[in-house]
Amino acid sequence: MQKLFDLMRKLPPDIDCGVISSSINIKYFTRFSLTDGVLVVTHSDAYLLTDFRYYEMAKSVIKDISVICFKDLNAELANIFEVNGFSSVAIESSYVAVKTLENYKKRFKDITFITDDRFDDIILDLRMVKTDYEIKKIEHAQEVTEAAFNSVLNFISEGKTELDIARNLNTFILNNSEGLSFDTIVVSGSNSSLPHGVPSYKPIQKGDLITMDFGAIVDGYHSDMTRTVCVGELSSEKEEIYSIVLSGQKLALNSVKEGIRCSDVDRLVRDYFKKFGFDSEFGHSLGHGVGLDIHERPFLSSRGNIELKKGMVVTIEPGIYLSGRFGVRIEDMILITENGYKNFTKCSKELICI
Ligand SMILES: [Mn+2]
Repeated sequence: MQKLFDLMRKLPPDIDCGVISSSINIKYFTRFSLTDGVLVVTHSDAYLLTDFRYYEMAKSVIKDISVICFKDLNAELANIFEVNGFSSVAIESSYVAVKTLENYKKRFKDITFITDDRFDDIILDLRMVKTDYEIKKIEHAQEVTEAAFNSVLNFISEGKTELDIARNLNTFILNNSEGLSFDTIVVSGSNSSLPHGVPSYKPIQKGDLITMDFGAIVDGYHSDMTRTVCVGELSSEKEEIYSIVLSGQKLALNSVKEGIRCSDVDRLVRDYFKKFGFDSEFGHSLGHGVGLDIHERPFLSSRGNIELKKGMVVTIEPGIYLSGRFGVRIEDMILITENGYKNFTKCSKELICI
């Protein structure tokens, strides 16, 4: 619960308490999963409010804070606000529905709800730097993901469809983890120029590049990897693009260290691709943080003004996409360390031809 105490300490003085209602943030601070309840965080205390369905379990696993069983959530909140004399309450600006906020305002007329991003920013910034527990979960999720990749390599062949390949990856991941990090992407041939294309009944043909982007979830923690492989012999043009993307990816990895700004890592790859005339063919950002969300802070983009810090887990995933023709993306997931990084993605990035 260290992170919960960090949050209490960082709560701005003009905010009496914060109400966390997103199940993802509740899980982050308590490691407890629920779909109905809130975590109230004050400067010195925290209360998990949940209903009968979760109460017994929550009470048995959460020891450091009060767990309260509610029949009427708003009545319980009113009680906490009143007993403590609270008048300003922050909510998670990026998670709370407009309707929920309207209901709060109607129900709690004397409370000022703080809807600026300060409370959210504190939470999302805390989530950027992973604990050892989180790192283990992400590493485990990546092991499953990589095993799925090694297994699908034996399955891919000419004539199989993108959907066949996606189902093969999905089955492996579902058999070995809690679920898919996101809808698996498998795009081949001309479809591979679509960075986030959806797998189709398109059969794999000789000379195709196949881009696969996928991940597994372990205890709520995500993994994310992308590999581009080919079937049969590759044209020299495709081989060249592959080697440019790979060199760009390695360039980014070699630059990664504590203190480097996310936008600087992104720019390094963008400038490198530009040398080959591929500036507009890399239309997405270089990477993103991974954790309880598949995409979370920090974002490695041209606007990413956060500096990398030990304990952050981010992806490095440059790509070049030639519209209507083909594309290549290579993605690793890494942990920022004191001296550089540790790559969670172990398998080879040299071009695999099947
Ligand atoms: Mn990714």
